[in-house]
Amino acid sequence: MQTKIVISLAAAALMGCGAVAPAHAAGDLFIYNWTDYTAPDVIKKFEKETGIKVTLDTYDSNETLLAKLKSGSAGYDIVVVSSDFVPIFAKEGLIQKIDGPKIPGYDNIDAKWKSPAWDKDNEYSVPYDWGVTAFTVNTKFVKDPGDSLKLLFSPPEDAKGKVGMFGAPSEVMALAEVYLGMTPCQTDPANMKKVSDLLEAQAPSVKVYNSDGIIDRQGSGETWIHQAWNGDAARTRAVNPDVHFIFPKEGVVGWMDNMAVPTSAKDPDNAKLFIKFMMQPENSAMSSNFTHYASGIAGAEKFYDPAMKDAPELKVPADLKMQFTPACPEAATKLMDRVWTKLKK
Ligand code: SPD
Repeated sequence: MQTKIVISLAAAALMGCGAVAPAHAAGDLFIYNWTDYTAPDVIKKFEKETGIKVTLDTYDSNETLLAKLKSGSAGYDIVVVSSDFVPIFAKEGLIQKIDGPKIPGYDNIDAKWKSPAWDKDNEYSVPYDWGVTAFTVNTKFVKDPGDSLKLLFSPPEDAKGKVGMFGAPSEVMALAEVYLGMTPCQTDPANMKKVSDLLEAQAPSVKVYNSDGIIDRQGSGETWIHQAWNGDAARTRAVNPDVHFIFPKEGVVGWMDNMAVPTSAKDPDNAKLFIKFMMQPENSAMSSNFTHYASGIAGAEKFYDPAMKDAPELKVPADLKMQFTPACPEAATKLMDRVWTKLKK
């Protein structure tokens, strides 16, 4: 009983006197996050400060998360949704309103990430980490990678069977659209035919379509060229210095991943405590030092490790075209699914 009181006081202090103060802070928090995206020391610190026990499950794509929440049996309190999927989750009623600006610590969010296009008033979500999508090359095997997405989509003959692509249609199509100079979420069947032709021609070179295990595959030399997010690329280079992230001349896909609370959450108050905790610059930096993705919280940079501060993968050239994919309309998703189904046959 005494422990519970101590925890309650700690939680009250942690929450400040904001509108989301929980009646209690003991109990559980079930987090569902991307693979390699939750720092163990951050979880330990949160558990110690709040007395809340965290359980973590992981997924590899927004599509997997969407399917899981739609199945209705998820039972998670925190999920991390990418910018292009937040409006879809909100529209489907899968995430609840959290009124981000009312959560203590909201002011710590970097001004450029407040009120973003995908959730104007941060009604449903607050930023976690952001990054860009392009590809990595192992220069032990590909001596002169150049600076074009052509290497990924039309690889040389000797790289046959040595290319890795993500396992999610939204991510594969978005980068193909950048390469082909198209706007994202194409609804024009003729343009999607071009995307399909490109991916079908690339397919014999592709060893695997899988968004998990990339650090191992590229780090070990199992694949030579791999579609990649820049933070995972930085972590891969730490394992194998021959692996380099390419900022292609055609541009990159940009995204922000956001914390949100499923409608089916058992403990939304504990979820908001976690969000508050993650909006503290020191905690967000601790997370970034693990994930190697840039934090959306102002002041986090002060706490970055040198490996994070100096990572070339995070130095997105100022003049590079960075295309933030919006939430695709259903018509575009249907076309993508058709292209994907054909590709995976
Ligand atoms: N290791 C997982 C990193 C998660 C990156 N999220 C990417 C979202 C892109 N749409």
